[in-house]
Amino acid sequence: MKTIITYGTFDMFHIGHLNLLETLASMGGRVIVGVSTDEFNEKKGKKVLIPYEQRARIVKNIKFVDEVIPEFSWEQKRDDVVKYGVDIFAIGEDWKGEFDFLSNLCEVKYLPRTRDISTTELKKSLKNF
Ligand code: C2G
Repeated sequence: MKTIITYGTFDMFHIGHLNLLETLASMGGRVIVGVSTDEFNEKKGKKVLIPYEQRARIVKNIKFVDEVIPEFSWEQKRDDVVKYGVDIFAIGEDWKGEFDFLSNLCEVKYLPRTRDISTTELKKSLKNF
């Protein structure tokens, strides 16, 4: 059984997130998701609306997901890939090239993003709602 891992904030969970997780599950293996902690999002310079506990619980309850771990640093990916015996690291193509350093440990895939949806856009449209 293959092990696939990805990481993300998954704030205001939307169809773009679901499509990505479904694609990972379609690769036919165990799907592990590293959900960014609130503290790590501060390091990423990313403001989040929904706190980590809620974001992690939502992702954990998505049928395509087998396990959720906290993402607390940029550096943890190499250790995670070894610790969980990861075969594939996959993430949206907005990160293309950023994680190629993992390619000596596992396959690295950059996946197409879902068009016309993002947490940033959702926040904007909520302002005018
Ligand atoms: N995504 C997507 N299509 C969208 C929006 C997001 O495929 N319309 C994907 C992103 O490419 C990412 C995942 O959904 O693979 C989670 O997106 P974010 O929560 O925005 O993740 P991000 O903040 O980019 O964190 O170490 C990696 C980072 O933690 C990634």
